Amino acid sequence: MSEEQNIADDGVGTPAADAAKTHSGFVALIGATNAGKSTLVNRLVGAKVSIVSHKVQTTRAIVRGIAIHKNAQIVFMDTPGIFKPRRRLDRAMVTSAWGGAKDADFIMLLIDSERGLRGDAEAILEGLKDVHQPKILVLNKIDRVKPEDLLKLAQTANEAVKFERTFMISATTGSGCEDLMDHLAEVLPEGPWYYPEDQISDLPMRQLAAEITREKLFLRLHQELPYSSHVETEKWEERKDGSVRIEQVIYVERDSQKKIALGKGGEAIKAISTASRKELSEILEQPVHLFLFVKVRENWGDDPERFREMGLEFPRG
Ligand SMILES: Nc1nc2c(ncn2[C@@H]2O[C@H](COP(=O)(O)OP(=O)(O)OP(=O)(O)O)[C@@H](O)[C@H]2O)c(=O)[nH]1
Ligand SMILES: [Mg+2]
Repeated sequence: MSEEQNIADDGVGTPAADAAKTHSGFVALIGATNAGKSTLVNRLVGAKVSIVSHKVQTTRAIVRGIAIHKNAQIVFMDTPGIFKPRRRLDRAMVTSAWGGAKDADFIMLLIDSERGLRGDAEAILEGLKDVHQPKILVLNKIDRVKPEDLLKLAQTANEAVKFERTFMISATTGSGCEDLMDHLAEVLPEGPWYYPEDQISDLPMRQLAAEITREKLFLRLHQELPYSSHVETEKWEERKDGSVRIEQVIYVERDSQKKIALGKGGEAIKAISTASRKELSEILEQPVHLFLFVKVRENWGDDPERFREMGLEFPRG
């Protein structure tokens, strides 16, 4: 296409913008839960935009992390892991993940190379056959496996689905990530950037703050509690002395869970609060006074308002 046609076609093109030839687009990361999607998005964005834990089902709704590489703005859509849903919240999470895939320009399937196709990865490959955007296979956690096993895994996955490219990376060490970014910057369509240059996420600060606390809860508490809880930021008050006062509520479903969240003599909630406050003051670059409350809200998992708050569609029935 000639320069002249290019300007006429998009209607808004200016010679200056065309000369810069920016690229932009949406890349959805999908994969089984715990594959390392959020770790990778944070690595590629270069900042924490999505929470990470060793537990499954950490991410609950789509988080957009925005990276700039060369002349491209790449909007990564971190999605909840795909697994066999049981509860209503599970169903909403899985629906949101597939919905994210359908909205993207490119799909990146992330597989934990150590787990391979065991568990949900095989069913996801099957589901990908109905998704028509170009797909890239990313084998993650290569720091944990032998090269020959990686090759076998790449081959099996490529036999099941047509991938444009295969990358072998480690989201924690960063190995292979530069090549992946180079590739994405090159293949994303030409066009103006979607977000201001300094924006790295679409998550409002209040919500990221709630997510950070939920991450600490995931890391600290065991049993079913992390899955039955939900965090909301209720108050955010900037103070004259440059600090901020944040009040958050951890909702649980039963009284017995409230006891676990508080811990003996309040030690669990204290540890969660300290860890969250520390990270929040680093992110916000200001002193944080964090107040956490634990409240029982029976059946919050059936309350449409809570789903809306999390950015999820409420599945009826
Ligand atoms: N060794 C190793 N561990 C990794 C790597 N990438 C991620 N992890 C770990 O894998 C675990 C899960 O990472 P997450 O980023 O939360 O995974 P996820 O796919 O977002 O999980 P869900 O949100 O639950 O779907 C964490 O303990 C990470 O530290 C990697 O390249 N190597
Ligand atoms: Mg995640």
